[in-house]
Amino acid sequence: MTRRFQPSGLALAGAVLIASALIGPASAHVTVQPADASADSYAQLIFTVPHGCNGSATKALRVKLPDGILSAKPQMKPGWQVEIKTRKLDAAVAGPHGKTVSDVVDEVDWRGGPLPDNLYDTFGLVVRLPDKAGQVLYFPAVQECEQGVERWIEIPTTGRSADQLRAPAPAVRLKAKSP
Ligand SMILES: [Cu+2]
Repeated sequence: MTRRFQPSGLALAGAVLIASALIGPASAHVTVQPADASADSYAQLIFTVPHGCNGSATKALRVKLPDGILSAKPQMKPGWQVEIKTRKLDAAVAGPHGKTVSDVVDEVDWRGGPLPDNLYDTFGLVVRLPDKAGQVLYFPAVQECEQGVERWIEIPTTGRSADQLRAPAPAVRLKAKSP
């Protein structure tokens, strides 16, 4: 006599938990970590591309930098070309290490891969964060795929949260620098 496997409630709950943990991150959007970082300090920001555009492989990630970032260095990634686009500041400012900064990184583009939809990848950016504790910095990101484009560029208006947006821009909240 073959006994049919009757999953108990607990086993079922366990399976759902595992499934949601597996599905959760994969269906997340293009995000950046850490979500909080110290103002007026260096940080390594990690942009995660957890899926393609409706199943199509990713061939480029373009990240726009917010105002106030006086130094930025993207990660070298085998199989990807990196383009750094700069812009001139209206007026030169005092930057890190006593240097005067008149040009800043405006956008970083990684092109290559392609990154299949069933895999994820990360793209690093080391930046000098501005001395603006309490502010949220938004890094609008455009994900180009073999078919289609996803623009993670939406910024929540006051009183709304990023969770309510279809394609929120990756964001980093600046916290007070610990003494
Ligand atoms: Cu998503």
